[in-house]
Amino acid sequence: MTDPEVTTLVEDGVHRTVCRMCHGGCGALVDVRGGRLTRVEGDPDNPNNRGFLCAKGRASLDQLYGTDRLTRPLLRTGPRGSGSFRPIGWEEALDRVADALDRTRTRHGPESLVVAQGTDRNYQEWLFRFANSYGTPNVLGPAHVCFYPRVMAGILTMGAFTFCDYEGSPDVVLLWGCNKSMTHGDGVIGTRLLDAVRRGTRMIVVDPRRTALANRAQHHLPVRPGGDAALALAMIHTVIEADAYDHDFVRDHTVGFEDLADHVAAYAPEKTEHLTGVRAADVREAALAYASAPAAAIELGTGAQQNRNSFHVSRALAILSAICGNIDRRGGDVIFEPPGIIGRRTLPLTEALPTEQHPKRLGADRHRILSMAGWAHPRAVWDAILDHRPYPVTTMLVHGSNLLVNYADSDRVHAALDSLGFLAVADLYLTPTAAMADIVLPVGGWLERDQIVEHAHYVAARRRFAQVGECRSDEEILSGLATRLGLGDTFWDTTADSLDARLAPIGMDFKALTDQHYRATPLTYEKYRTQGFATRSGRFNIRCDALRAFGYAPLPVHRPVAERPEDGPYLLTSAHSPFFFNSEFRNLGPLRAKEPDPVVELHPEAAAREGVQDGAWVLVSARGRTVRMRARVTDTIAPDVVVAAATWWYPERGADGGWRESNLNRLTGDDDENEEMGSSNFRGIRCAVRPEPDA
Ligand SMILES: Nc1nc2c(c(=O)[nH]1)N[C@H]1C(S)=C(S)[C@@H](COP(=O)(O)OP(=O)(O)OC[C@H]3O[C@@H](n4cnc5c(=O)[nH]c(N)nc54)[C@H](O)[C@@H]3O)O[C@H]1N2
Ligand SMILES: Nc1nc2c(c(=O)[nH]1)N[C@H]1C(S)=C(S)[C@@H](COP(=O)(O)OP(=O)(O)OC[C@H]3O[C@@H](n4cnc5c(=O)[nH]c(N)nc54)[C@H](O)[C@@H]3O)O[C@H]1N2
Ligand code: SF4
Ligand SMILES: [Mo]
Repeated sequence: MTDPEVTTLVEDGVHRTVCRMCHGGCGALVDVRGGRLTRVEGDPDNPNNRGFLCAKGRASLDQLYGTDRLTRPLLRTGPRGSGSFRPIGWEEALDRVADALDRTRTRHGPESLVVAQGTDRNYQEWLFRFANSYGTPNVLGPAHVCFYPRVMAGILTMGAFTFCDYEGSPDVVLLWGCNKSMTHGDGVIGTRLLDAVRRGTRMIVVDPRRTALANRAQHHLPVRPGGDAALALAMIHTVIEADAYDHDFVRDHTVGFEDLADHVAAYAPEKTEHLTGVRAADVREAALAYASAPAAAIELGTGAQQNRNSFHVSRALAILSAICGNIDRRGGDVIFEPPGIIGRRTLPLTEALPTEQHPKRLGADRHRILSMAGWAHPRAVWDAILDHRPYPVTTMLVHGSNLLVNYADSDRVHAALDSLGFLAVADLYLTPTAAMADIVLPVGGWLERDQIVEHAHYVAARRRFAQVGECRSDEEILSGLATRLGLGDTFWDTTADSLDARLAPIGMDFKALTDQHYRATPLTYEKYRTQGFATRSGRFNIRCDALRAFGYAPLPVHRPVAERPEDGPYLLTSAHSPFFFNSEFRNLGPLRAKEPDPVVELHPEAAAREGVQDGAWVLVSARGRTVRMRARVTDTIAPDVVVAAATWWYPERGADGGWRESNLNRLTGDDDENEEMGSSNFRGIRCAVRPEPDA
């Protein structure tokens, strides 16, 4: 692609918008000069990031003007995955996809279509709307290893989801498996944490790595990968034993405290040291520092979500917060009230899915809480494609997910994609997953679409500045398919209509939101005092009887990871890179230059034992599979822990993107997932590391 394929759609000047290189949502200023976008900067007036823009945000124009963007729909002409395609027009592309979807519906039933999406770019609800209208209960996403164990733990425990109230100046923030200053997830930018720290907030960090945040923390608990549930329960044990809990809150607003007190007797810090890897005295000190803070918040990240106890850790930490009186407290974990637009709650049109389709959701039999949230489980999807169990899945429509490197057991994912009857992928790039498709649909990035950004308790406007080739937005593609499938009634004629309609309930249109740019719903505190909690009991469910009814444990437990000692002596885990976004951006020069190769960190003792030099290529193996990475020797982790780059591929290597070579998920499996959410276990996997022969 050459530069002339990018058309600027706005006048010269500085324009306000919201970045979406990741799902953080920083306010950004876009400078347009001489008819070209020349600079993207942080918006100092946006309360979310106050002028900050990370390395990824600063690479936005490399994405817009990059020469490897998809610019036209493609039709596969050679064997699947070979990379042979020819360009076709949009009419033909959408007709072909709609045809395939229509045939699937008639021949096998609508559930034989799986609609997949990746890291949300504010179109997730559109995808659900499409799936529900079409009639398939099967929407696949990374929810089970990302955000949803927390979301669903919150909903079952207190009928809501909480966010850290940084502006309320917490005395303590407990950062649990969350490297916020690097990852800035979900509308809460790490700079807000760092501002609070500057104002005096103290940090407790639970992370196997001594990260930059851990270095600045009052307490760092270097948990053994996967030991989180035991550690959280040990902290609850300590707080109850020391009588450091909030008696009034517990008495007036909770259910099951006595059961909890009995239950955690088994989790004393001394008894769980072998599971947590943290000295009992350190656990006690940190727990009491948290409990004695007048207001404390918990920031829970994927460090503790990608393990078989994800749901239990999430419940345990909600309970820790509650018994210390921090739920909905100023400077604590605040229940936000979503803006009243047609958005997260109503846009998916859940009621459109016929009742008889719900029980057909793949994975619903095993992972009932995940299914309750509307998500199919990936292993069940691969089973349905490969073994036609419990019914055949023949067709997939993928919007913005690189399934082949981001899901557990990539080789099985590959086998599944390879045997589909029809696969369509919408993406900006020809990823290894897109290269498997029958039809590839080119989509525009964040600078190429008008969108409503909905985060926590605010809405903002994202603006369309440019058109790249023939790219379309996901919303336009889904509307185009819906019309062809006779579902047009549930969609809008144009994107502009949809934006206005969605804002109408708050008395605005898109123009007004654009002018105002950012609109927040003010936070209110301790709403439970007048309203109770939105649970059946009206109280905070320490003991959750609904879970018992599902056949799950009503109090949080720790289940040890099923280790495979034969795979090697080290405990493998991963962390997201500051310069990439999951599998994205290895193709963007300035970011790749910061981290040219996939890195695996190991301790100097491990390096000496294996004969590995810092910077050398090594082989990491587990489950009979091997990937290669470059060693970084560091004493910021324990001698038996290794931390590897996740979801790596090589965009410069042609159609298959070299996805087999350095992709950590070839070493992960999905046989050790938890029951409730089906979270794959990416933590504490046994592995071996050795120098690459002849390297
Ligand atoms: N071992 C291990 N595995 C992991 C993780 C880990 O830490 N360790 N992390 C997990 C987590 S938390 C997650 S969320 C998943 C992420 O897994 P995915 O959801 O697959 O995420 P991405 O790699 O971000 O892939 C997103 C794709 O969407 C494309 N894209 C970007 N913007 C748009 C858009 O607006 N529209 C469309 N249609 N496409 C777009 C990008 O080019 C990219 O190819 O991976 C999980 N996998
Ligand atoms: N720059 C950048 N930003 C991102 C992403 C990215 O890839 N790059 N990905 C986005 C996505 S999809 C998500 S979900 C968020 C994730 O953002 P975070 O929640 O911050 O997740 P991670 O970086 O995966 O892991 C956080 C920390 O967990 C630690 N950890 C590893 N294993 C364990 C363990 O067993 N227990 C505990 N307690 N900690 C452990 C890691 O060392 C790491 O420091 O970030 C988002 N933002
Ligand atoms: S943190 Fe995310 S939203 Fe903010 S500047 Fe970086 S990429 Fe953009
Ligand atoms: Mo994620």
